[in-house]
Amino acid sequence: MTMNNKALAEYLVSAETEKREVTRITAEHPELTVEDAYVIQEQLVGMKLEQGYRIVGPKMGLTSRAKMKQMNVEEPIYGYIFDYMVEDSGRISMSDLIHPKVEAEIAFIMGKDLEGPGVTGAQALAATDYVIPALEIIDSRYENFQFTLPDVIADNASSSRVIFGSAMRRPGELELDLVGVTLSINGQLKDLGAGAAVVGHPAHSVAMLANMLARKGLKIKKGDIILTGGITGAVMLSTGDYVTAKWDGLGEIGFTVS
Ligand code: 0L1
Ligand code: MG
Repeated sequence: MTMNNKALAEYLVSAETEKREVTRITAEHPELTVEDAYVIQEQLVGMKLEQGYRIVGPKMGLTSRAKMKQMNVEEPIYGYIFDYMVEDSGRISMSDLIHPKVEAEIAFIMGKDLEGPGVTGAQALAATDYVIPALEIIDSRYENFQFTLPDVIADNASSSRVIFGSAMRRPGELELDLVGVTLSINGQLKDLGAGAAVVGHPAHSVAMLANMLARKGLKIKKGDIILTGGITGAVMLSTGDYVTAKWDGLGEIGFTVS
């Protein structure tokens, strides 16, 4: 069966807009490759830009050893966070989402452009103005959060919402691989981790992102805010949950699910 990349991107955008889960693309197109999937993602990003949304920054996904093993991959994936995804009301609404999960991350605010190939973690740190805490809400558009690698890439790496914390630190002020994080729901600890869970060091994730974007002739831009990947696992959310996360040296974030 021939693939129409634009129609597949529209399929995923309408699933997000209509807040309904859909059958994974590879059920009908088992031949879909990672390269095809990034082309569909580009179409999806283009549609959102045409709708008037603005890119906050690219994000990295599947950066933990556990998620890479689960998906049987050796390289993380990337997607994009848009302005409409940034939630600052201290609340997310279940009626806007499908089956959300939350994960705790460290975000980088870029002070300079960063262009691969060959970018190192040290260069990524040198190009960063600040690091801030972030809770990412991922919400796969696929039934039961089940997908293959090409499916999730096409689906903009499950991007859905993000809540940034107010603490800002210069990257050199913290040992980012040692920054500890706890994630609790309704006062119960659900998961914890350290920055090293993100490909060894969150700055490596930014460097890898720059090098992956370079394959497409793209770069990280000054002003981009980059989600580097989950330090904790992703935890399912339900209506009524109160989520709190604490970062060592980067404060805390709390929000309610209504
Ligand atoms: O941000 C992420 O790590 C999500 C990547 C996609 C995989 C998933 O939805 O769990
Ligand atoms: Mg994430």
